Formats: sequence, C-alpha cells, structure tokens
Amino acid sequence: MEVEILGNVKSFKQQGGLLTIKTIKAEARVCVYSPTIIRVNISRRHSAPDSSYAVIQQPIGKFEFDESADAIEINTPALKLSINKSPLRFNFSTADGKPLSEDDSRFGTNWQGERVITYRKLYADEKFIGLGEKAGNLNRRGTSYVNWNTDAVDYNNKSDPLYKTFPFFIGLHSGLTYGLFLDNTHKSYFDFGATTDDEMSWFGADGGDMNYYFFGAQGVAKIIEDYTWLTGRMEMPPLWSLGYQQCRWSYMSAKEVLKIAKTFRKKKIPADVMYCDIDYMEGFKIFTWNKKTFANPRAMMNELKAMGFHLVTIVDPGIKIEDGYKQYDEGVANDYFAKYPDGENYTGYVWPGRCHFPDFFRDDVREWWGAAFTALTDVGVDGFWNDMNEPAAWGQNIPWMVKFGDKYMPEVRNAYGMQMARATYEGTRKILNNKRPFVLTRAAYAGTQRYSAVWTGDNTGTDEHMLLGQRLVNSLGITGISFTGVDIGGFSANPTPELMVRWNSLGVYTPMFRNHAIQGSKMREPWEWGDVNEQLIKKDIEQRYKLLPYIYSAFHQSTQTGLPISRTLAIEYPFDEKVYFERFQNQFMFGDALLVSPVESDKVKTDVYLPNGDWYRLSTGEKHKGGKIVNVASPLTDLPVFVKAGAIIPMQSVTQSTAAKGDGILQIHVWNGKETTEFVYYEDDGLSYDYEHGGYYNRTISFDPKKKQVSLSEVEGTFPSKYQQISLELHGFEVSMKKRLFDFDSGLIEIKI
Ligand code: MIG
Repeated sequence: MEVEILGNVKSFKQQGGLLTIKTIKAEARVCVYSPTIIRVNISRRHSAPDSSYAVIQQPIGKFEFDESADAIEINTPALKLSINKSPLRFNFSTADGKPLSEDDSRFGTNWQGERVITYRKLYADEKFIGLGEKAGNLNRRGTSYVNWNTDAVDYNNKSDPLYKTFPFFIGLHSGLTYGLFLDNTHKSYFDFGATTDDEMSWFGADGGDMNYYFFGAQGVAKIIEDYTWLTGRMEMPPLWSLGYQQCRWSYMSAKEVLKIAKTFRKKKIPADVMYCDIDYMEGFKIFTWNKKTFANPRAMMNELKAMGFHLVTIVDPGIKIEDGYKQYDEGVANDYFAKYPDGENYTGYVWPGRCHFPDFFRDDVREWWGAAFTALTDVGVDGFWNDMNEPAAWGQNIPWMVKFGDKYMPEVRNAYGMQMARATYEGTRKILNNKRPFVLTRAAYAGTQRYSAVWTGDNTGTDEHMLLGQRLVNSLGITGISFTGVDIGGFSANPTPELMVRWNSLGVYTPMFRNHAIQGSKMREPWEWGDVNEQLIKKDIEQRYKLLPYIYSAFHQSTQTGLPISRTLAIEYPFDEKVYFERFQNQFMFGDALLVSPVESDKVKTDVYLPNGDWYRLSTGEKHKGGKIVNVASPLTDLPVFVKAGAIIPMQSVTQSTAAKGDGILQIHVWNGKETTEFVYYEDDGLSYDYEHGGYYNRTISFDPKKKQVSLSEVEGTFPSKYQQISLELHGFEVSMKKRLFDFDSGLIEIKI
C-alpha cells in the first residue's frame, strides 16, 4: 500500500472557533478547548459528523492566531502551537517556546490505505507513561502497544492487547510534561521509540481521523486533571463498594452465598459485598435466576441485607437464542441486536450457547437493557458486574462485517464494553431512584470512569502477577480510572498461603478490594489458609475499614480533580529517575499521604525508594529521611507502608461493615512535619445522590507546625457527620498527650498541640 503524504498548506480560515487548514490531500481542523488543551483533527474526508464516546466538553470558540510566511501560530496563555505550512506539520511548545512535542519534520502525518499514523520527534531523555491497562514497565519508552479490546485469558507481563483501550499517554522530557489523547476507537497503535533508532515515536489507527487532543499543562497531576475534565470524572461510589468484596466463580446456590456471608460475621472478619457469578442464572440467561439453586432470591437478599451485605450479580452481553426467553423475544421483535450486512442478527457462541448481542450503540437498546435490571433490583441487588464485553465470543474473532448502529465492528469494538457499562449505569441509576448503583466492567474505552469501576480481568496467582496488577492499577489511574482493582489472590492457579496473605495486605491499599477466583480453584475466603494466616488476613481487612474515612475522602478528591486513589510515584515525582527503576516502579502513593511498596511474598527484607522529604513507617512509627533507598523489614505481617511527614489521616475504629454505626469517634492522625499541611475531609450518607444537592459534610483539616496547631475549618454542607467525637492522635511529636478526645462540633475547631 502506497504512503500518502499530507502535503503543503493550500488555504486556511477560521470559522466559529474552528481553524480549517487545507492541503491537496486532506483537511486539518484545529480548535482550542482551554488554555492548556488544543485539538487537532486531520482527515481526508471529514464526512461523518463530529462525535465522541469519550469527550464531554466543547471548544471555547473563536481564538486568535498569527500568520507568517512559513507558519500559522496559535498562542494561549500556556501553550504555543506552531503549524508549519510546507509541509503541514504541528509543533507544540510552552508559551515561552520550549518544545513539548513536534511532528517528525520528514513524515508528520501520513496514510497507508485507511491507516493513519503520526510520527513524532523523540527527545533523548523522553519518557512515556499511560495507556491505562497495559502490561510492561511504568516507563513505556522502547515498547509498542496495540488497542483492540480482547478477552485476554492467561495474560502475562508481555501480553498485548488486554481488555481495555485508553489511547492517552503523558510524555516527559527536559523537565517538561505534555499529554496526548488519540480519540479514535479503531484498532490503534502506539510506539514509544521501540523500533525507530531512537528517532521517532508514533501513534495512529487502522481507520478514521487523526483526531487528537494535546495537553500542555505542566505537571502530571495537572494533565490528569485536564484529561478528566475533558473525558469526565467518576461520581461518588457507594461507600459499601469500598469495603471488602468476596467473589467466586461461582457460589453455586443461595445457600452457599449465605453460608459464606454468615462465616464472615461469625468470624468477625469485616466484609460488605458478596457476588454471584454466572451460575446464579437459569442456563446462563441474563436477567433470570436459577429456579433450583436460587429459588427465592428475595429471601436470600433479605438475609444478606440483615447481615449488612450487598450483592453484585454478573451480566454478560450475549443473549441466548431461545424462543420464549423474554430478552431474546423482545430483542428480535424490536431489532435490538448487532447484525450482518444483510440484516440477519449476528450469532456467536458464549456461555448460554448460541447468542445474539445487544447493539449498545443505540439509545433505544441501551434503554431497553437498562430497564431490564428490575429483574435484579426488584429483589434488592444494587451491584452489576459487566463481563465478556470486549465483546468476547468463543473463538474471539467476531467477523468485521458485523454492524453496530451504523458502524462496523472494526470501528467500534473498542467502545462496546463502555457502551454496555453506560447502559447498565444509566438504567440502574434510574431504577434505583436516588440510590447509587455499583457498576463494574471488564472492557472499557476512555471516559468509562463516568459510568463504572473496572477490574483487570483474569490474572494469575503468582507474585509476578501481584506486582503487574499493581502497575495496571497505577497506570489505569493515569488515564482517569480511579476505581479499579485486581482479583486478589489471582483468578487462575492457586496462590500459596503466603502470597494470599501478602496480596490481601496490598488489597487494603487498592481502590477496589475484591477477592475472586476461577471455577475449580481452591476456595479463597480468608479462613481457607490456616488459623495463623486467617488472623493476618483479618487484620488486613480491619486495616481497610479503619482507613475508610481517608479512602472515602480520597475518592471525593478524585471526583473533583480526577487524581486517582492509587498513584504511581511518577505523578508526584515525575523527574525523579529512581521512580522509574524496575525495582521501584510498582511503588505508589495511596491517596495524598501513604506510600506503599508492593513486595513479593517470600521477601522478608526489601529495598524501598523514599522520595525527598521525611517519612514514617505506618506500622512502627520509625522515621526515615527521604531522597534515598532504604532497606526495610517486609515480613508477611507488615507490608512496607510509609506516611509522608506532616500527613493528616482520618481513621475510625473497626466495624464489621460500612453500614455499622461504629463507636462514633473519628480519629485524626497527624504525623509531625516541617511544613503546613491540609487534608480535605469528606463524608456523606454513602448511599444516595443527596450529595449533589448539598447533602455532604466537608471540612478542611490543617496542621501548622509553627503555630503548633491542628485546626478544622467550619463545616460545609448539610449532612450531619456520623461521628460525634474526634480523637486527635499524634505521631512523631515530643509531647506527652499523644491522644486526646474532643467534641466534633461544626464550627471552627483549633487545637494546640
Ligand atoms: O469465560 O463468569 O473475567 O471474572 O469469573 C469466563 C465467569 C467468564 C471471565 C471473568 C471472570 C469470571 C468468568 N468470566
């Protein structure tokens, strides 16, 4: 296939905030979304109306630009885009002219057939992070990736593609940062200088436009903030979904589900969520219950609720072909399924047997799907697990001629899972009235954070997978997905008891803390690993519940700024080389204050890199100077977790579920430091959308070491806190009263240390 080049600028004009630049071959459209975000869309056609599954913002409208003999220049307060005329090339720099990202001057953007690629200059010290759920190293320099949502059974650290598509990365070089989001759902490609003699990086797709958003903010956190402004942020999750979640493929009957739930309560191991995997259904038919094994789902739900449990049930997209099955009959009658070009419904095999697949790209289909959840919500289910939505069918290769909406599979496959999650979220949110649904999806595209949490699919019970899983979680956080987790213990293969313990310790510091395993594997519940290990796992789960006030506030922060809960150190320390070393690349901040170092289960001593500043070991209070590598004990009883000096961490005493009342005391822990620090404390009812109308409790807690004072600002919001007292608990201070109790009233509180 010949290479078709972009050519020279023939003409250009601005109209309604869109700068249109024509060459013989193509048309480039440029518009500005904010001082730090500029969009470039290059196409030979521009036939279809502009649309996006990911982007929820509009450009600002008319902007200024300058023209010289060689170039057109757009200047925002933060960013300069210099558009070279002959040939047409796009070069981004900071407002004061420091290059951020420039087209390769020889090749720029070109086509081969329908495939469109942009070649970029590679800077000597350039690093790349992002692309969401991708295996490999934190620094993606020297590797290449493909986005093509895949049921990636048995993936490993070299597998690509996996389940999800996030065509967004951040580049770092010369002390500068930039971001680039290629909003194109076709199969897409990213090459970070893998095979180009260190000269170029490149990105592109099998079809569609070269349609990218360039982010020029300085600082990784600021770029994430901009990216999530553009593609949306998560909303507050139900508090119960942040508790411990117990899953298995499958608990085979209502009796078994209840037995497991009761065992948690009997053993006083905190938990909030039970799951039903595919076997709760009648012949794997979505929106049915097995009449024998789940004969009375309402009774089961009532018992679960009485124990303070919520239930999450799985739903797959494949609808069984069977006359008399409601979803099948309705889908056929209303023409709701994906089709072959001749109008026949596409048929593929999945769990139920021969299936049709809902066309989630259509409004009416999403509405139909969403409304069907009453089969689950009517009995009290409020969590919905969307699996197999890459979409997966046995044999994987759904023919490319299958049509969804007015588009064919190659164009929209990467967004199918997202549209299913959207249908699930929108439908259940409506049915549940003012209650928050919990939605979990395996396949996703950029922007999915608006609808759903995600998990990283079928991992394996090995140390390597535990560490890889952490990198996936951290990387998903760069691309706007804050609410994410892995199958604790590993989905396939049986972990050793030691690994199970270690993985649970890490689960405490994972946004979603869910234990799950494949059918036929050893049972995985906390009490299956011997008495000693059971106590260790119990202690970890208790630690999760103690930290919930901190974790919930971190989620709130994410709804406001898009910052993830689990943050690769590259977010806060982007130009600290050690952060990218393979032996430290799994380390992450969990919220603002905690640094966690994942460690293999058999390592009792480990090297941890502590960035600049002072740090305290959470478990022992031992103080370390940062900016160096420390060798610390890492026995199974004590995952290395460090607190940043000056940190403020709200905690509570252990409860058996998030619904339990607790002792009414909010513990405010402060670790001594030299700088003034702040923590935004957030609380609401954890269940409803009342927080959208003032029903929250928000106050800033600050620590001023010079004034020797901890203060709590006046309360904002109308929600009454569930705590009546605060207990101030000091760490690393030279004072005698390390713990004091105060009334938690809503006015300004100032406490002298
Ligand atoms: O073909 O529902 O990733 O979590 O337990 C396997 C059964 C289908 C794949 C999911 C896994 C789930 C399993 N599913």
